[in-house]
Amino acid sequence: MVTFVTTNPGKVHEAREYLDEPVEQRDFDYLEPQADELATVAAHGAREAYKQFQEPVIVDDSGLTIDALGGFPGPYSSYVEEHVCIERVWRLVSEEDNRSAAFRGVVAYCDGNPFAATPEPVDDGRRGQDLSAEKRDSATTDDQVADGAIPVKLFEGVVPGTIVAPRGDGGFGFDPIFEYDGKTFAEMETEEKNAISHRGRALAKFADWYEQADR
Ligand code: ITT
Repeated sequence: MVTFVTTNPGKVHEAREYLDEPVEQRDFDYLEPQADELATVAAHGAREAYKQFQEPVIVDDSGLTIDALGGFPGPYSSYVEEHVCIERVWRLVSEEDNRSAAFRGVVAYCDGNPFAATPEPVDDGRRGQDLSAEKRDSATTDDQVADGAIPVKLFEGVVPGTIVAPRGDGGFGFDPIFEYDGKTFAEMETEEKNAISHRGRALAKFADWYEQADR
């Protein structure tokens, strides 16, 4: 069983379609650091979630980056979706010649233990192997968690696309304005989206590792 810590049911729906393991959602709204790097936010979230639930967890930090807007909304995607709304984002981009964009996502796994295996893509520089033996043994104490020393494994995915006028009623978030190969993500079945999406790619890497990892 995989525990997916998120407030976003759309992410969980996709993970359930993708992974062979059962996926349980736990709703936990941790304070996200203000950081440009998704990996930094995801690693922090995984540690906070592990600290809260004391069981193996995954979190997903993701966002849309629009080239003509200098990568905006990026780390602010969730806020912009909620407060600006996607039609206005489309209107802004419709005036631009370059409408290219990308969804990026990082899935972060944390079970409080260092990892024996180190497949790519790996982590944030604070992995178990970097800890002293003493720290490794006590890596599940609150101090170590607060210290940021708990190892986290990161799996990244990116998908390029184009911003278009909203189409389709599937998916969630920015899916109706994100087109890939002639279809918006909101016009795709979940399975179809998972086969190409940032989350699908990150989950594929996670699933490969999770199946064989010496956890
Ligand atoms: P949690 O942090 O609780 O997991 P969240 O929705 O706030 O939920 P993020 O902080 O990672 O998650 O923000 C990601 C936002 O990026 C999300 O709310 C959407 O607006 C957008 N987004 C990410 N992946 C997407 C996808 O596959 N389709 C459409 N929009 C997506």
